[in-house]
Amino acid sequence: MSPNEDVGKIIELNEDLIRNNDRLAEQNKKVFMDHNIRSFDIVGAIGAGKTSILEEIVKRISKNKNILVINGDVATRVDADRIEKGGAKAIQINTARECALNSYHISQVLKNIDIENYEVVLIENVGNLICPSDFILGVETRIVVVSITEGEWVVRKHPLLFKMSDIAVINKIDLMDVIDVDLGKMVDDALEINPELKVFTTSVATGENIDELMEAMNLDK
Ligand SMILES: Nc1nc2c(ncn2[C@@H]2O[C@H](COP(=O)(O)OP(=O)(O)OP(=O)(O)O)[C@@H](O)[C@H]2O)c(=O)[nH]1
Ligand SMILES: [Mg+2]
Repeated sequence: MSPNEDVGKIIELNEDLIRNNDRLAEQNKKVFMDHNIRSFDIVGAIGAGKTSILEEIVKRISKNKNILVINGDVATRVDADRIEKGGAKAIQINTARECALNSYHISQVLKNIDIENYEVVLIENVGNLICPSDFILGVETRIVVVSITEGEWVVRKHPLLFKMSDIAVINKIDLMDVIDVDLGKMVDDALEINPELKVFTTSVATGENIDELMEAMNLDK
């Protein structure tokens, strides 16, 4: 087999993986819709603040809404434990060598849990700005989270994920005094990649713009 044929096979295999993922994502979407469940995929950089933002959301609405959080990580139950401390049900998925959740992971959770008990499903994807791009999960809204500590260029270096998201969060703005970034430029980069994006600059440390983010998610009431 020539190297060109090899490349052809690899591309075909990837296309099959994405097609299969899309098919299961459609099924997940139907489960969410049939049960009237609000669903979110929170993707983004390692350590950007995904779990911290989820903790804030849980803190604000868990008294009024039944929330299920699905945490994706390569290893450990650290994030699920953090969420459960805040009073929401959390399921940890460890992906081992895989660098993103896929729709099969979510379909297995939906199959094995009494999903009709929940009104909101928040999925925290594995911290990664590349792998999750093509692997949609069947949710209503995708939120990409980065923070200023990844540097001013983090947005424009990862256009695909910003193109394929509905909301973008640039977190840790409380550190503006110690990190030399042009926040306005980061926001402009996100909007240049995807003019439809709703962009929020947030701080979990001070609470800045977390309510506004939740309003955009329509989770404020
Ligand atoms: N200063 C500051 N620190 C923050 C903020 N948000 C999160 N952190 C801190 O950043 C670290 C990582 O936050 P996490 O919420 O665990 O980030 P994550 O994106 O869930 O990380 P992974 O799941 O490992 O990819 C923690 O020490 C948080 O306390 C913020 O707005 N400001
Ligand atoms: Mg996390």
